[in-house]
Amino acid sequence: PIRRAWWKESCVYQIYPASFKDSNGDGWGDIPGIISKLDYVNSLGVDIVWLCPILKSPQVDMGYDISDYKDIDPLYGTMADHDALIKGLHDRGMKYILDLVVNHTSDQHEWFQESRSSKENPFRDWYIWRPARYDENGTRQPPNNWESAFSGSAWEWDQSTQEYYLHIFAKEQPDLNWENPKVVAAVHDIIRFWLDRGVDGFRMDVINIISKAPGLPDAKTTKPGFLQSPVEHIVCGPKLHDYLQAIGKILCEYDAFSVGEAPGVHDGNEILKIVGHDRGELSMAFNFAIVDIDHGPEGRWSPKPFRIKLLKEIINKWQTFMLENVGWNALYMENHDQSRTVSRYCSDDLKYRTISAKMLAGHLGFQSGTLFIFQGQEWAQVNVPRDWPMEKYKDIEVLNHWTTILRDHPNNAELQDRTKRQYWLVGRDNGRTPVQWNGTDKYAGFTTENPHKVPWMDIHPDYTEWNVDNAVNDTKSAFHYWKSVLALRKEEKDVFVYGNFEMVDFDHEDVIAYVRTADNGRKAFIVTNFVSKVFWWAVSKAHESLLFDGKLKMSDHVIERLRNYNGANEVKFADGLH
Ligand code: TEU
Repeated sequence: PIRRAWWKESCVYQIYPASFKDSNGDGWGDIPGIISKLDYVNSLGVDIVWLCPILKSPQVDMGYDISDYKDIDPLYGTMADHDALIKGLHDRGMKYILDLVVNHTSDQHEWFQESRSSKENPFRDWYIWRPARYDENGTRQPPNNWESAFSGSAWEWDQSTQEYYLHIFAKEQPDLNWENPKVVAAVHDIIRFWLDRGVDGFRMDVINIISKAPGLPDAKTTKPGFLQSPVEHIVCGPKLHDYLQAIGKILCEYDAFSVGEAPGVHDGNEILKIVGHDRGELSMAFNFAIVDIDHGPEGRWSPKPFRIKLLKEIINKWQTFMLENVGWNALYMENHDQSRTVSRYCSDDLKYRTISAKMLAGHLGFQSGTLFIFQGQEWAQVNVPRDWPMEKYKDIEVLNHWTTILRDHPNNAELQDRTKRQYWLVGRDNGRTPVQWNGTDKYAGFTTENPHKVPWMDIHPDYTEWNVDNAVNDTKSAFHYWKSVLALRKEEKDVFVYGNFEMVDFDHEDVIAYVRTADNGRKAFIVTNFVSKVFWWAVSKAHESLLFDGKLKMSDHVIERLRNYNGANEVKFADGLH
């Protein structure tokens, strides 16, 4: 039987602070802005709010480059604002989790400033420094062939001390050396500092890459060119679980929430080592199986068509695996690193937009795990306009990549077009456009009209129709649907939180259907259609009674189209995408 835990029964709402709500007219969202919208967040029925990084940062990677772990970035407000946010959440019965970014710091952090100042500095081995290699022509080469996640080598040459430092992300994000016990102690100190200030837990950025393979060996060649993905040598390294168990002890003292971000892991057993209930590490982890579903052989920018069947296999695998092995899933399809699910997996055509968002809510929202909703997802936000010029994209990942494309393929228009299409389809900017609060103000209510400042990122032009106000006022909106999914999840937690999972009609190409069963036998049958076409779906005899015995208030409520039942054991999906 599954152990009960408050964090299993919770739903998390993720806020991207820069784009949530600006209170002072500087074009950036801020903490007072968030505070002004807490009633809205609460009205959705979520239990926990996670904020992307708001600590002091030069903002090279939108705050994932921290220069002071114990202070709030002035762009977002003050320590007092932050205390008020925690209080505002707690007063409403919600918890608060902070984004802990400790695989790397900003190059402006004083630890790195010290570290780079000389080889003898006591902070030198807080980071990962290596001498150059020299090829047969005597040309200086980086210590290995690792490619940075943001293009180019993962090594940056430091002229003054004549060594390279490692940066898995931007060169302004040097990786910390976790082999150094002082680094570990400093991280523990940060964790305690925030827990003591009232934070209820953490989302831990790329936490599964903090232990690198000994010797930092060359990565195997999987694509043309010198630079290769280091993933095999950085993911779930030999000391990862020692580090996480030490962190887990602290979290346990405070009964804190934890979710670790774990890219690049496909083996369930590796994730289980992080989240298994007897491991003493983290509560749950973001695995990347779904969000990498349409990434081709060379990663995010190489296209691969989305297949519903593959989504089904992934869901079936992780749902049953975690339940059988007493681990726990983090359920998510959107976040600040992903595009919008309506555009990516369904259809953002006006005719289908709302129903796609609702279908996805029902599809994800009743699975086993802790549910994460990303700002905008609840009112069917879609990707940026298809015709957005490159100048409107802001994300370092896209911009660095585009620079290499223009450099290496200046005349290949076909490749450039294909790449731009990928930026639109899966690029991170899609999740980062400002929240559209209303359809009347010039900047959609995101920021005040300030002649000197425009929003840091363009507002999606469809805000006049698609905005929070409209979603809240229309009881048939995705917002209200999400709200009922969340409420039902709470009301029926034996079924939806703790129940068993069984996939139905595994071979069907378009329908994803599953049954959740509580210990006491109470069941729910969730049926979702991912395509926009008219068809009949035959329900197996074994499941027929689940659909048609009239007991399933959720089905009538949530899957409206089941009313088209014609008396036989078939369901008609009238115009698709339910
Ligand atoms: O993301 C890490 C990650 O694995 C990717 O999803 C990332 O978005 C990128 O596309 C890699 O190619 C985390 C944060 O969520 C992300 O916003 C940060 O940029 C990154 O770590 C570095 O801190």
